[in-house]
Amino acid sequence: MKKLFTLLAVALFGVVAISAGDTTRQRLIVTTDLGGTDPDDIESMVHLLVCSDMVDIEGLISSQVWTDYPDKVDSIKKVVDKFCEVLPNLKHHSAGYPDADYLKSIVKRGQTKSNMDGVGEGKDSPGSDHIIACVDRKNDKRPVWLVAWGGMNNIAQAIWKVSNTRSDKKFKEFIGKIRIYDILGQDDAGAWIAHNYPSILYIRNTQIYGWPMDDSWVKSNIMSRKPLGDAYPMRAWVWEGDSPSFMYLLDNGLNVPEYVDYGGWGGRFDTMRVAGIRGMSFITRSGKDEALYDPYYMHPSSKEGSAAISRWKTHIWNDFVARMLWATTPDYDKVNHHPVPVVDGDKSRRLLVRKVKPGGTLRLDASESSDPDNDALTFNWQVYREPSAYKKDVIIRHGNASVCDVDVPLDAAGKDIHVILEVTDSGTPALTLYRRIIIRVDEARELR
Ligand SMILES: [Ca+2]
Ligand SMILES: [Ca+2]
Repeated sequence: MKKLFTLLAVALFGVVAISAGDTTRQRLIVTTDLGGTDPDDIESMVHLLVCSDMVDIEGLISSQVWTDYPDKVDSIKKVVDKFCEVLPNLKHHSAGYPDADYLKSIVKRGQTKSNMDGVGEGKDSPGSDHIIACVDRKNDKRPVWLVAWGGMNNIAQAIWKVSNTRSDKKFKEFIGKIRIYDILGQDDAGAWIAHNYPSILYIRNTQIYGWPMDDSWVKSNIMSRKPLGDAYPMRAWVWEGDSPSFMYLLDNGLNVPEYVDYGGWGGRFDTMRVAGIRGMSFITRSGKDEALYDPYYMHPSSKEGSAAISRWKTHIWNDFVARMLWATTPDYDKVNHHPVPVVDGDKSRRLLVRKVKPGGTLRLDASESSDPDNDALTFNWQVYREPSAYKKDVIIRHGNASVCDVDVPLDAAGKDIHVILEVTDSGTPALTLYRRIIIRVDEARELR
C-alpha cells in the first residue's frame, strides 16, 4: 500500500530530487589561526572532527589573522593527534569517519605573513598548494568549500597563483569550483578576493553567536568526556566563534549549502550580495584598509541575524554531546545514535521537491523512518517561512504525526514553500535529523 501510494505521489505531484552527484556530503577545507591567543579555534576543531562523518574534510591549514605570528601548524597537529586516539571508538558508532592517517596527511602549513602581504610572487605555501590540488581533483565534480576561521590569504594565494599560471578558460574552471564561507572577515584578503573574483560564491557571516553555550553545560557535557574532553579548552572570550562555517556544511538533511538563503545550522544569508561588509576592527588597527578593494560584494547574514542559527541550537548541542559520548566507548549499545528520517520511501538526506497545484493537498509520509537503537520517534513537520517565497500561513494537518497533509493555499501560485521535517528520537541526548521538502506551487490552479 505504501509503495502504491509512493507511485501515486510520483504520478500526481512529480518528484524531483536535487543532489550533488551521488552524495550530499560536502567538501571542506579549513584555514585556521588555531594556536593563537583565543583558544576558540581548538574548540571548533574538536567539534568539527567529531562531526567528520558528516562532511569530507580535505584540508586543515594554518593561517594568520591581523599580524605575523610564527606558524602554528603544530598546534593543529596536536588536536588532530588527540582526536585520532578516540577515532577507533567513533568508528564503532558511524561509518562515515575518515582514517587517522588520512586526517594527519591533510594538515598543512600556511603562510606566515598576514593580510595581503602574504599574497603574490614567492608566497606559495604547502597550504595554498594543497588548496589548488584539492580543487583540481579531476574525479570529483563537487565544489570545495573554503572556510576561514582566521585570515584568508592562503585562499587568496591559491587563487592568485592559478590566475597567473593558467589560461582564462582553465582559471574559470578552477574558481567555478570554489565556495567561500568567511567568519567575520579577519584580514584584508577576503575583500581582495571578492573584489577581483566576483563570480565566486562568497558568504561573510557577521552574525555568528546564535547558539551561546553555557559554561557549566560545556564543562559537564563536553570537557568531562575523557580523553577527548581534555583537548577542549575553557573559553577565553566566546565559545567556538568559527564553528558556524562548518555547521553550514554538515550532511544533516537540513543544510543545502549551495543555496545561501535556505538556512540551516550555519545560518542563513541573503541571495542579494551587498557591498562593503567590513571585517573585524583589527584589520584597520593593523594598518590595512578593506576600502582599497571597494566595491566588493558578499552574501550578508539574513535579517533574522543570529536567530537563524539559534532556532536549531538544541539539536546542535545534543548532536555534539552524543558525539563526545561516542568518543568515550566502542560499545554501540551504551550511547545514542541518530534517527533515519525517510520521506516517501527516500532514505537519503537529499532535498526533495514536490510540484503541487494551488489549492491542492500534499501528503508527506515519513512512516518508514527508523532508529538504529529502536528508539521511539517524534515527528515535527513545519513550514520554514524565512526561505519560502510564500510568506503567509500554511496549514499542515497532523504536523506531529509520521504522515502529514500540507494544504497549499490558492494564492501561493508560482511560489515555493519550504517544509522541514524534524525526526527526533527518545534516546539520551535526544538526537534530531531532518528532511527538507520544497513545495513548488504550479502557476495553474487546481481544477475543482
Ligand atoms: Ca579563529
Ligand atoms: Ca537513537
